[in-house]
Amino acid sequence: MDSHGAAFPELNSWSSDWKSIKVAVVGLGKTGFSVADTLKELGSELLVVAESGEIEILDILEVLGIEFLVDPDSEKLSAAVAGYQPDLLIVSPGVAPTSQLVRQALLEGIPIWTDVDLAWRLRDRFIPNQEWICITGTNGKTTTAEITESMLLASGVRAVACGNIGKPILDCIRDPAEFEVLVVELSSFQLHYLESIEPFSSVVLNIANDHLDWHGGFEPYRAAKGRIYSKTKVACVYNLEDPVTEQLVEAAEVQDGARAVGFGLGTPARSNVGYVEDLLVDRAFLEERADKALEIASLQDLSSFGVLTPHLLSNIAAATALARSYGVPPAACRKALREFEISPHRIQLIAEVTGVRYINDSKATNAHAAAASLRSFESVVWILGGLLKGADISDLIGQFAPRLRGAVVIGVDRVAIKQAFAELAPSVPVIEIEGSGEVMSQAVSSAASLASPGDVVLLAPAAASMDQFKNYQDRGESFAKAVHNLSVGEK
Ligand code: UMA
Repeated sequence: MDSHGAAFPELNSWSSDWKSIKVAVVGLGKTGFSVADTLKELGSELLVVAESGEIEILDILEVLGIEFLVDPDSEKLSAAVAGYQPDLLIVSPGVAPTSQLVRQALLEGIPIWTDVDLAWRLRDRFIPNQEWICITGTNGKTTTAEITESMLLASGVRAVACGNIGKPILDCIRDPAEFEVLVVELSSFQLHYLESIEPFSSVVLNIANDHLDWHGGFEPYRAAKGRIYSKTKVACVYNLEDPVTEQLVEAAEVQDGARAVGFGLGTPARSNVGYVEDLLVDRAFLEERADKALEIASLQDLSSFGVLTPHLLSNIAAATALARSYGVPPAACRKALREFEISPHRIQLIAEVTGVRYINDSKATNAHAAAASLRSFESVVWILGGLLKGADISDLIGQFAPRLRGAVVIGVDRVAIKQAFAELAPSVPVIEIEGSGEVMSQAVSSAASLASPGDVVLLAPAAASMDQFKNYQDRGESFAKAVHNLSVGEK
């Protein structure tokens, strides 16, 4: 959206004259509601349109006196917005660039933002110099944002993780807790529409195929992710094991004095954060970095994280780099790491039944996340499948075939997956679970029948869950329940 680079430069503060603009808001989920509610408070003229919306939200809009149109027919929504003639369109991140509303606004030269640019301009609501630490990547965003938030909190900074993590940024801007730092998780959808923010520090954790149907290919997806580094002030943090992230830093226009800081699993060179044997160390944010390293924590300090996969260690190093860039002392980083509680559904050990470990990584909604999981275990019965969202997971199947004892395929996109197994991993036994009934309990008992003591049964679907479950949490909970039933059966 570069063509709209300088839309409304005068609207750059909570105290600006927001009454002067007429805004159409698209979407009535978490984002759309937070945008409408904020702009109403600021006195802008508003029309909210959405293909769907929960009745409770519509009731609140009525009470607030906000005009809205909810209709599954996108033609009607476009016509309503065209008739309204807004100065600005604020879309929810789920609204694809190919949608009629977005195409129409582009044709008419109407600027398009998401909540991110609006929140950036309003960030002085309570704190004049609120800073944003911004995090994106294909996988590990939420974990990294949560760890960074904990480290900041441990050092006494009023910080909160928000954004794609599930908490709208605008809610945190307006929170009377007066946050000094927002740790903002940004999705590729939000970054695609991004106009202009100035992160304190930023990171692309890793980059692999995801959401290709929304973006229309890998190149636009990669370009969207790279926008996070633009105008970064202090540190552009990148993954030493993922060269694309470094290329994105090199290509970015950052602010004078911003440094590139790498993170990884190996011994860190100067300016990087990494691991020396069983120690997490910082060689970036200390005066004597030429010949010294600062010890942050030992692997023992990380025991609360459970299964320490390479992916998780990588996220921890990234969070450390971000927190250290803000000046969080090593002792506070260590305290946060020792006390951290990992969220469920991310490589979570559910139970060990007759020598087989059952691991829930329902959060692995794409091939890249599933690869990180598979790489962590030697001998695996893999439960996979769901909604593939346009992604091709055959490479994944080919790559990990040698460590698979078997596979159990669920979800709507089973045909493509079965075909890939037949072509690339013909010796791996595959069980297909037909669509209906208790999908997950069938999947778990089938996986149990393929596993031997010492194996891991791994739910790492490499696909979204919405075809058979409410969301990935629901899918993970169904897995845990099925495993518990299995273990009860064994006793
Ligand atoms: N809508 C339309 N037209 C469209 C698409 C959507 O009218 O073409 C309407 C829907 O009818 C509904 C609303 O838009 O009224 C839904 O908007 P949304 O899909 O953007 O969802 P929100 O509830 O606003 O949640 C969004 C993020 N969702 C997406 O990016 C799809 C949430 O990330 C995020 O937590 C939330 O904002 C707060 O910032 C979720 C997600 O799945 C977790 N993210 C993807 C991911 O992590 O992979 C990107």
